[in-house]
Amino acid sequence: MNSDHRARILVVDDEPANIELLAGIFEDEHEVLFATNGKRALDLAASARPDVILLDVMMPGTDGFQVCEWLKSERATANVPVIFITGVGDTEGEARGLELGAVDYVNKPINPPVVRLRVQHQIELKRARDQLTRMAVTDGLTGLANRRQFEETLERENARLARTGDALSVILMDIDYFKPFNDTLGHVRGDDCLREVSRVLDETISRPADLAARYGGEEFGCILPETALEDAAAVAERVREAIVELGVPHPASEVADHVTASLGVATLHCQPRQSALRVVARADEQLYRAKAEGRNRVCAAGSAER
Ligand code: GH3
Ligand code: MG
Repeated sequence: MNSDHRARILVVDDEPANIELLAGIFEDEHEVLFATNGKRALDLAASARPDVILLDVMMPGTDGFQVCEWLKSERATANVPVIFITGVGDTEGEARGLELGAVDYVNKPINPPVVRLRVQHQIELKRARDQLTRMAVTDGLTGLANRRQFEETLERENARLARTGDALSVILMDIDYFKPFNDTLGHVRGDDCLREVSRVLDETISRPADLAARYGGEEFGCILPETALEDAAAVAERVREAIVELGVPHPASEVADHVTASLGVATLHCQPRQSALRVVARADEQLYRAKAEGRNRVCAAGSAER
């Protein structure tokens, strides 16, 4: 959803008169995009991510039903609400559209106040849905991805990279002596520390496909697709250094006078029909080793596959 209250509406209709009419209804309040054929509609829907699509059933070439089927079959566009524009009395068309996943329909000739309200209703529902979806995958304290998003992303990236047999790496990180930090400075300072560490982690994990998540209380996880073990270990070392540079005072740490973290790294050669979660277990072993060897360090699995 765009910022403020402007939504982005994609109008798909082969008749310029209809496009003009619909633009007139919405353009003061919302951003309106147009497509006059199915192909263009699919391209725009995938690239511009509209909040709602108004789709004419009757178009030469690819009709609205076919366009709707395509939209619903693509991950990027499957959740965009589609409202069909049907001929008046076309009850069969209405039923078919709803079966294909459309959320509503409006009849021609277009009645501006009715179309406006029906579209507004869908925009509000989409906003509420988007907000719930965001909340379900975000950690409330730090704003990072939560464990659910971490695990879903891991399985999805494994499936995607299995096609090329590529590797992905996972970093697990745990703050050192965090219990004594809380015990001496209090939970409010503890929470502030988690937020600062999260920000540093998020800034250091910088490739678009990378994901930084809060995995548990003071444990964080990163997914680095198409990244070999040595490269992931170098990223983990940068994260470790950045946390040292943060310089958050830690009077109760046994390894430094500021907050530090230990990190474990492991790599998965992606394959179909394997659970990607085992790479997390291997990264966890390395994290355990980093703790045992003195903390404030990175340990990486000796060989990529065991
Ligand atoms: P180690 O160096 O071995 O990791 O020691 P540690 O003290 O960090 O490890 P331990 O697992 O014993 O302690 C984790 C602490 O993290 C305990 C818990 O109070 C704290 N913690 C977990 N979640 C939160 C949170 O959301 N906020 C705050 N302030 N503290 C949290
Ligand atoms: Mg800890």
